Amino acid sequence: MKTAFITGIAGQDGSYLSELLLEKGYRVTGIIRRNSTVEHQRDRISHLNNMEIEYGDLLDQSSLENALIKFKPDEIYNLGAQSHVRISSDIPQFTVQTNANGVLNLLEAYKRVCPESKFYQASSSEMFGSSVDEDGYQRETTKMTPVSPYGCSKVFGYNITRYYRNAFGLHICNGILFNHESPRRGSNFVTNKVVKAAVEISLGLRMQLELGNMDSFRDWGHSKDYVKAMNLILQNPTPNDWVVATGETRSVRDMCIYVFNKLGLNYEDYVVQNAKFLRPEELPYLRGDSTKIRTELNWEPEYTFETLMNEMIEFWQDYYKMNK
Ligand code: NAP
Ligand code: G4F
Repeated sequence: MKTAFITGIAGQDGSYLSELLLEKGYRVTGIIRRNSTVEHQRDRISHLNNMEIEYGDLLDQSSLENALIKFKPDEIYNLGAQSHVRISSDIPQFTVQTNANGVLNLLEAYKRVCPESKFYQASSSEMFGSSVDEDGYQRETTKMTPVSPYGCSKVFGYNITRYYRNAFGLHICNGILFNHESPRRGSNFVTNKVVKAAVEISLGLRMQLELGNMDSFRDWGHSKDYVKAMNLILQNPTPNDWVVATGETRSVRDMCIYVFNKLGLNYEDYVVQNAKFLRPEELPYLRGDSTKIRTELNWEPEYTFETLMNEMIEFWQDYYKMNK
């Protein structure tokens, strides 16, 4: 039985990855941060049994070493992060400490305690920032010109993991994941914010939805498909870096049109712009070329944009049926 150790285990991806690894027969371990409202902290993983979880923090080196000594993992998945791009400009120092220094802390603990295990770093398409190749895609070779504290912090995480791989011969991989969503997505990210509000409007529970920039484009997939890629990436005998994306791109406006139409509504009657949701610098366009992982590791997403959105719509409809 293999042991996996997951930081960010109670987040969107951590919860789906835990499910996948338990199904595959792994022993699943991880850390969560101390939180003052314990009642909701484990909501995304409370349905899962047999998980071994300790308190820990990417900012607390000793907690990472203690967890690795205790769990002795074969595979480490570093998913913990301050993952909200707009909020990263409100709390840039915390974002960089967690997403950049936190990676270094975990790498040091890993190198000292269990260097024979494999390490997955949750890198992001936000690292590409304003760079797009001439054919309109971003891929493993695309220049990284990040446009947010979050993007800058992830570039550090990407580079420092590559350094530890090259300098010390450690089995470390980066998954460069484009946006991926699900009903478990935080509802302050745009997909879940739009779907939740549109369902509420369709039920007469609210009248309006305030958004920021509706003309940016994103390549949206489903978190369930993307955690499969994380696991596949660590099974490859040679450590490497991989883009994971659907290859399709849509604007926030297109997404609103789809979701509101599905509910029999016209988004223009309900959506207004509020400047507080705009970003100091926007990343206008993402579209990933995932040819490498599709051809070399046979990864293929099962969800389409439509099945992803439909699942999220059904989730919120069921939620309000049960919480009338
Ligand atoms: P998420 O739902 O925000 O989960 C992030 C998790 O990290 C949360 O459980 C959070 O715990 C934890 N965390 C935050 N600060 C921490 C710290 N100092 N020490 C330990 N844990 C900490 O994000 P996600 O969507 O699952 O994403 C997982 C990872 O993939 C992140 O690294 C994200 O940056 C990266 N990524 C995501 C996407 C995407 O589209 N979802 C795309 C590319 C890359 P709290 O609840 O206590 O804050
Ligand atoms: O849903 P978002 O907040 O996701 P964003 O910024 O693309 O970041 C996500 O994907 C990254 C991968 O590329 C991850 F690394 C990162 O951790 C995170 O998971 O915003 C998507 C787009 C942006 O262009 C934003 O300006 O939606 C636009 N938007 C418009 N109105 C809004 C809103 N975003 C949010 N969160 N809230 C709005 O009201």
